[in-house]
Amino acid sequence: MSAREFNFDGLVGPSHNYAGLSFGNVASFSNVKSASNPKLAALQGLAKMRALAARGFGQALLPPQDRPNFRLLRSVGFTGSDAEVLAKAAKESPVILACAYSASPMWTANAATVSPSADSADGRLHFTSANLNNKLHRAFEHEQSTRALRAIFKDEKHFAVHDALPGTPAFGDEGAANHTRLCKDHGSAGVEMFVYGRTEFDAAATAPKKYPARQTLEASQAVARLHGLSAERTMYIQQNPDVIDQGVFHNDVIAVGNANALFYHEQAFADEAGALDQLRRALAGVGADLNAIRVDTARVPVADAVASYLFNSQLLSKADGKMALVIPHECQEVASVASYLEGLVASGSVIDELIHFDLRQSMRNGGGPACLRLRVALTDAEAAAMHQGVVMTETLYHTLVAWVEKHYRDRLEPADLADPQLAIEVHTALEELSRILGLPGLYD
Ligand code: SUG
Repeated sequence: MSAREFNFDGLVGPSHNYAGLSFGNVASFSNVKSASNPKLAALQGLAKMRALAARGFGQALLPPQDRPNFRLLRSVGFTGSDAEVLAKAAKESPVILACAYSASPMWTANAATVSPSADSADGRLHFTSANLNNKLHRAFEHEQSTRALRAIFKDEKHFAVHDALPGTPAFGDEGAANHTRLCKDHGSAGVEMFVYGRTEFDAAATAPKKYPARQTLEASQAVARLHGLSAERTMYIQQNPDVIDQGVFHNDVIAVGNANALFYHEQAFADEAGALDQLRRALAGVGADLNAIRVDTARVPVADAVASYLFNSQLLSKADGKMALVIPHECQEVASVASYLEGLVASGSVIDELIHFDLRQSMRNGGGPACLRLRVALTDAEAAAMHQGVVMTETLYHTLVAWVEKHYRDRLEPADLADPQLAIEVHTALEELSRILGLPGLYD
């Protein structure tokens, strides 16, 4: 069956700010407490969506989440009216207030893991919302992500949206950021590669020493079970613990795959040769030859990959069978990466085009092009069955730009989170957004 990949980008919410909440994510830590520009962040994200939609790539969006998360604030003992809750949190624990205000749902690669219907036992498209339990500011996202996914993918004949796994360390799950699907084409059965950072129940297994491994093997296995994936076409690969300690907090910061191509850094996996061997064999079973595009440390050191987000790129199939690599501007600014990319597109590789975007507002929190999108391969019938109000069009783009211009601030400093007016502004903006997207009740 034919299928088309849609990228569901996260629409950046009005409370986008730099709070330094992600230990192990170098950019988040480096930009802590600097002023953000939510308006610019949202416009940068929309510009990417518009340009890719205009090129004919399947493009849609996932809405931002209601902020601040009053449920979180009240559950940890801040009481009274909304204004009192905000005032108390700002005084006693600004960092918890920042967690409740985080716009991190913009990184929709972490919203869920997705298995297309061609891969699942029941022939439905499966989602499991990611519990993101490694970080307080992200650990509640799954509630609204599940709700949004169920609103968009409502028809249970085609879609299954599973609740997040139990929010305990054994099941640490970061969604599609640690999951890559390789295949012959998007509509036929593929190989699903889960990349984990640690194993809860194997004391002998290696793990990073400095920074947390957010994804566990146990979580990946649970998601594969929920989605009804076949054992022959499912792989569990360990991420190299040393690169996690160098700031590679998700696998999508060091590798990206599309169709039969895997673009990855030499040091991405704990056992590179073993991983490639497994992949090759599994892919042969679905009639595809692995195209492994390896970037050597000698060409691009891990630190440069992390600084530029070379691998946090989107690898998109074009109509002519070639692929485009969607990269952030930072890739042009890191010399080793710029020169590598120049050589790559000139080399006759399947990657023959670079598409650049300015995503600096998101990048400063460690979110590149690939973090900002959730890939969903949809058959024609599934594409017709999903909610259409989130599909990017020129009209929707212009409507959303006007909405952003009307509601978003162009400067947000940490102290501004204490302003009770901000909560009202965010709520007003999102109420209007639910009408624009045709998703009434999304924020009730
Ligand atoms: O989870 N940053 C996000 C970035 C997520 C990137 N996603 C992927 N690689 N797929 C994170 O670390 C920073 C928030 C702050 O510090 O204010 C943050 O959550």
